[in-house]
Amino acid sequence: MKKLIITAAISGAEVTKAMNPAVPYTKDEFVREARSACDAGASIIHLHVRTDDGAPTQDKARFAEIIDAIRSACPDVIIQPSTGGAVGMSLDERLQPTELYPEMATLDCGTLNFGGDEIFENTENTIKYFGQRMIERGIKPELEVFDKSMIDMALRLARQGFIRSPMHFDFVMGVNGGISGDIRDFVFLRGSIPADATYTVAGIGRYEFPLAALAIIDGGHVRVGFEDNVYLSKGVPAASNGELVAKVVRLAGEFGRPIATPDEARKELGIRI
Ligand code: KMH
Ligand code: ZN
Repeated sequence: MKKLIITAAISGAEVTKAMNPAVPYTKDEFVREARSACDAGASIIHLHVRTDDGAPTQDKARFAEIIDAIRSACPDVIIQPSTGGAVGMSLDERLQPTELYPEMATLDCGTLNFGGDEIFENTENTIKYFGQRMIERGIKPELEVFDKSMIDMALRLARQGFIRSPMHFDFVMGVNGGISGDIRDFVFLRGSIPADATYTVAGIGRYEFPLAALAIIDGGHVRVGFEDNVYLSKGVPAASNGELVAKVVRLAGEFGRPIATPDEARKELGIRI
C-alpha cells in the first residue's frame, strides 16, 4: 500500500500556550516540538514561527534561525513554511520565508471568513503572485483549500500556468468560515481533484482524527499538529506534537499503511532529492 506522509503543523499562528502549554514560541521549543514529531513519524513540518513572546511573525531572519535549528535536530525532514502567516499581514511579509528557497511552502487558494470579524484574504491576483514566486524559486506548493471553490480556483490557475502539475492539495476542513469536516464533504473534495494530484487532510479540532482515518483508508495523506488541534482525545491535551503524530501512526498500522520517510515523501510529491 502507498506509504503515508504525515505532516506535523507544530505551531500555527493562532493557537497559544493558554490553549496548550506545549505550543512552541522560542527556538528551543520549536526544536523540541519538531523533534517529537519527526521521531514519531512525521516527514513534513508545516511551519509558522513566533517571536519569543508568542506573536506570529513571517520575519525571514526568524524563519532562518528556526529552520536551521530544526535541521540540526531533524536533518532529513521536509520543512514547509507557511505563506499564509496570520490574518492581516501584508503579501510581501507573508512571502518572506520563500526567499530562503524551502523545498515546499503553502499556497492558500482563496479568501474566507476566519471567525468573528477576521478575514483571511487571498484574492485571485494574490494567488497568482504567490504561485509565480514559487515557480521562480523552485518551491513545491501545498495548495491550502478551505472550501471546494478553492480547488476550482487552483485548477483554473494551473491552466493559466501559475501552478504546476501534479498538484498537491491540503484539505483544511472544519475552520469556522470554511467547509465542514463531515465525511460527505471529504468525499466531495477528494472527488474534485485531478487523478494525478495528491492530497493531505487537516481536520480542525474534533475532526482531526476521523478525517485522518478516512485519508489513511483512501490512500491520501494526513496532517496533524497544534495548529489544527491541541487535544489527543476529548478533553485530554496532547503533551507534544509527537503524541498527535504517534496516534496517526497507530491508526495507519491498524489499516496496513506504512509510514513514508522524508525521502519517500519527496518522491511521492515530486520534490527534487
Ligand atoms: N494562519 C492562517 C491565517 C497557511 O499556513 O498557509 C493561515 C494559515 C494557512 O495557517
Ligand atoms: Zn498554517
